[in-house]
Amino acid sequence: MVERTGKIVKGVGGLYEVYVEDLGPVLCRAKGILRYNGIRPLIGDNVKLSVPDEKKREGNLLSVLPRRNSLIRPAVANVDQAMVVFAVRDPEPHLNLLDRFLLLMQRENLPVVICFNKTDRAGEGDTEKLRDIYRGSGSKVLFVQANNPDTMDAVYNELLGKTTVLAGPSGVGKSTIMNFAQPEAAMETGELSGKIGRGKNTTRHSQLNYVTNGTYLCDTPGFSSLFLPDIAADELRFMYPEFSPYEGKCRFPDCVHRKEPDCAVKEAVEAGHIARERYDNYTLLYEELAAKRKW
Ligand SMILES: Nc1nc2c(ncn2[C@@H]2O[C@H](COP(=O)(O)OP(=O)(O)O)[C@@H](O)[C@H]2O)c(=O)[nH]1
Ligand SMILES: [Mg+2]
Ligand SMILES: [Zn+2]
Repeated sequence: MVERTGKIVKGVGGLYEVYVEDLGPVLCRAKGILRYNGIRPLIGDNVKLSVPDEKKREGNLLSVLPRRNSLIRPAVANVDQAMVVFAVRDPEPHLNLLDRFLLLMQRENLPVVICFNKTDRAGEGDTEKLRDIYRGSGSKVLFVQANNPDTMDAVYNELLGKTTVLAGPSGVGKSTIMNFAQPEAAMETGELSGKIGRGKNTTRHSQLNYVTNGTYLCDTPGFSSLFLPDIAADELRFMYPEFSPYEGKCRFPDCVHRKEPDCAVKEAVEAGHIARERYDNYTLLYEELAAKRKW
């Protein structure tokens, strides 16, 4: 019996759909899911499986390969990056929410690609303004129009060869991007999807979508608010890459760049070297973290 390697892309109630690169999706039964090194398999897990019947595409999970990382929400393993989508307009981008997302992903050591969608709705100067705000954020920034495939090369290139979690508020174009990235995969897995779920009381389970070789995309439900990661307020400043050139240059060595005199970060904001929107959100988030501590 030939042993194969694949990636779990879907899992509901003891059934797993495993994508095997040169075979396609294989439905696997898991007898006692806690058997696999004592861990519960997650989507994104790379697994060994046997496929006794390649025609029927049915197999058995043999083992879960070591995990590089995993997220809790969505529950997915071996994530390479997050792509966070906001619209340039309709809805207006909520930058405080975006900054929260960047902090959460930084906490997970995951790089983020910021994707501003609906450039066709942009007003004069909108895109330049957003580009400018995030130029020092440490994230790549893309501008696209998801309903126009001609603008989507940059998105595709960022996804290639990686497992990406797609996130953002609702209405910004996540599903449109998903459909762009894997129109045929949706059809390919349609047959198995029927067996795996959509029952009366199945809740929404996250799944990975196979895009192309080694390339997977995980859609997530839209969010409208995000908790900050559990960090001390006076650590927050180290999570802003644009502050780092000025660290140590303030009058006080423990300056948190708020009300202190002779603050190099505040001077950089005044001089336009640090985006004011990022700095203003920094002070709001600082206060929120400080208040949480006291409470
Ligand atoms: N004008 C415009 N509309 C878009 C674009 N991308 C998506 N939409 C529309 O925006 C709405 C929300 O898109 P959807 O993909 O469902 O967003 P989701 O809630 O983030 O999954 C839909 O009506 C899309 O057709 C775009 O680039 N420009
Ligand atoms: Mg959607
Ligand atoms: Zn300072």
